[in-house]
Amino acid sequence: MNQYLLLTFIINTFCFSFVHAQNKTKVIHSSDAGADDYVTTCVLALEESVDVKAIIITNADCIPEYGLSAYGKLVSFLNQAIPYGLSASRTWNQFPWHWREDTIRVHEIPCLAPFEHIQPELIFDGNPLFIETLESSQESEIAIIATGPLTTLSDILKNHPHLKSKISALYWMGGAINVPGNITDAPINKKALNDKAEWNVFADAFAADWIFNNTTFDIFLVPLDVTNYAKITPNFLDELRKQKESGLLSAEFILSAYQAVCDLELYYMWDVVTAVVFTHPEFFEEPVLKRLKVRTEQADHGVIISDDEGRDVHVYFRFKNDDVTPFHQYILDLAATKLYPSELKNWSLASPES
Ligand SMILES: [Ca+2]
Repeated sequence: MNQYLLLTFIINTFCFSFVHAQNKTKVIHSSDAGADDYVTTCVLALEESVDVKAIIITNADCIPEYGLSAYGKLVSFLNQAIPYGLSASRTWNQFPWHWREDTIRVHEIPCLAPFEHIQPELIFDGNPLFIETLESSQESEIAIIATGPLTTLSDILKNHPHLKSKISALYWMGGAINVPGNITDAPINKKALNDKAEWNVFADAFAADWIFNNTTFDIFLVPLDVTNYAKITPNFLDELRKQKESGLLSAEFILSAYQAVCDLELYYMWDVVTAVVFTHPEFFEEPVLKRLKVRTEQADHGVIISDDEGRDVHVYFRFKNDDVTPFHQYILDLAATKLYPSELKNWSLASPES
């Protein structure tokens, strides 16, 4: 290749990369570091149309030190320079300790082990990262994918209200509208619980109520009504196993993360559904616009009700034609096209974009 052709190739490659990066939708993943949250981050990072600008962990469905360390390994494994940090915000109701132990098992996943020493220093105060990411963004540029309680987001927007305008929309896994809640699944005295709340709302109904009452960006709610369809089926696990056996590392990670779950019978792909509502809304029936309110009193803490005085929320209730197959296939397709072991020899954490 002569010098002119080489220069043209370099310019074209640069322009393509620049335009491609410009066209990506920018997101912040507000995670709480459960096994499903890690698969969600993996899906968002592997999806070509998405640019994950930051991952902020709320101390909820996790053991925070392990959660943070596992995220360091996962970001290195994905070979993407996504900054991440642990929020200093604290929820109202803690998730059961027994469930939070899933984080340790995700941390110990064998295919993440080679990346232990690549991870950068652990960031124990993630709120400044959240704030800086919003500050440096354009108006309405960032979508928030929230797969845990809204504690961190509400704390940040209470203290920095001008940052609300940087958010295009909130996609939140939370609530149970026309179906029973799931907090009574927990090994907790039932007197402390109600049968209508979902965990991400119950963990901090005050935060959810504040977001509902003090923001105007679109909220797309992904409640149990739709996630109840997204079981981790034996067939889905078998397909991931086949992909793992053919050497696909991303399939191995997703399979390992779900195998790390302490009680798969109670487990759904809650958070991954939320990410896929964002990336592929065509897999779902159109959301229904409802006026909703969050109950915060003790007896009904975390219950979301319809109320004429409530806030407009776009609610996803069903997969299109009640068919979950395209959703599962999409995850398998992402896992099948990325991260072969042969790429490991060139592994180094990508440089952060300037
Ligand atoms: Ca979660």
